[in-house]
Amino acid sequence: MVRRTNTMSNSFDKSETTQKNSIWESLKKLRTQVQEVFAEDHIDTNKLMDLEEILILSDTGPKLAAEITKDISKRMKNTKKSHGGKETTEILKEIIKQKLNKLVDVDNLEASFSEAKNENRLVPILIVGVNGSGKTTTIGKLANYFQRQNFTVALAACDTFRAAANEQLIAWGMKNSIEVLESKVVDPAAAAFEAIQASKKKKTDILLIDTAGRLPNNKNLIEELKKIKRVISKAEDRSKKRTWIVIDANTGQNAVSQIEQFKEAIDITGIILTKFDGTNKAGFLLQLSEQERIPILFVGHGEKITDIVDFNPEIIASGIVGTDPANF
Ligand SMILES: Nc1nc2c(ncn2[C@@H]2O[C@H](COP(=O)(O)OP(=O)(O)OP(=O)(O)O)[C@@H](O)[C@H]2O)c(=O)[nH]1
Ligand SMILES: [Mg+2]
Repeated sequence: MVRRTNTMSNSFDKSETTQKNSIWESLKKLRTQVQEVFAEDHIDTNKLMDLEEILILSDTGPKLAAEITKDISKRMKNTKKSHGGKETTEILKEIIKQKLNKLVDVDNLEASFSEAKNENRLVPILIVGVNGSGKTTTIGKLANYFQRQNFTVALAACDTFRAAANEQLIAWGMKNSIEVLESKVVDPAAAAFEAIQASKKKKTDILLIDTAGRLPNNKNLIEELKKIKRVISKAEDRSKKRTWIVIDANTGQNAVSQIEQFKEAIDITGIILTKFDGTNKAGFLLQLSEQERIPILFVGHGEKITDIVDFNPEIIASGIVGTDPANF
């Protein structure tokens, strides 16, 4: 069944200043601690140990936190500049940026989606993750985001497990004035198939497929996800396979193994962070950069439709150390 919704979509301010402000606000707690350490005129070993502790508490992991402070120390020795708070802040920012840059998507999503649009290919995007990570909310935000880039978007309700899951998605459909494709069948793979057929018929550009939350060690539910993926690949075999995992930023270090487990099972192609607004575990991003080569595509930072931004290492690094981001 197709429900058409027709509420006007919200306005969307994706200006870089807005991005900076929202991410900066999210990192305030960590930044205040880092700035306290670097407030001194001379940064010595004790101060670096304080920093190491802050990094550990923000879920950077003890090994990496030690490596980072060691690296700062080394870089300080290599520079002829004085070792004041300002200089050390810049060194830390550079280290964070270098690490986070490894998580930037090499693909230009907008260009890739435009190419698909020109070739009349549907872009199906499978959204997965553990229970309550923010999948459905993120789909609502992404629909708005992509519509702002002039793509047509539809939503596929393939969480046939949780009661009221469809209603939640329909509410997001209404906010975006777009179709939510529901199915009478209980099998989520069959529901995804129907949604793809309907979207192709209507020449929709992007189909965001919502799935039920699941733990990566639940064999049956992971098998179900594999089946959904297989069906999507068959139903639209001309498109690149896109499976994006939604990760609650409060998960901290555990997110790294969560992503790893999902990746092993179903080949994740992108990461979306959510609830960045409430996290004090942003250090896990540094760990992620050491272990993963899956790009972070977006960062969700609130419950509103516009609370999503592109992943931007410069802004996050500046937000952690408290310097003005370059080019703003
Ligand atoms: N503060 C904040 N809350 C968020 C964010 N994203 C989602 N939420 C909230 O997190 C809760 C769960 O979000 P859902 O979108 O229902 O999560 P889900 O992954 O679809 O959940 P299941 O389908 O039950 O697995 C809701 O209360 C959302 O409003 C975010 O970026 N920031
Ligand atoms: Mg959901």
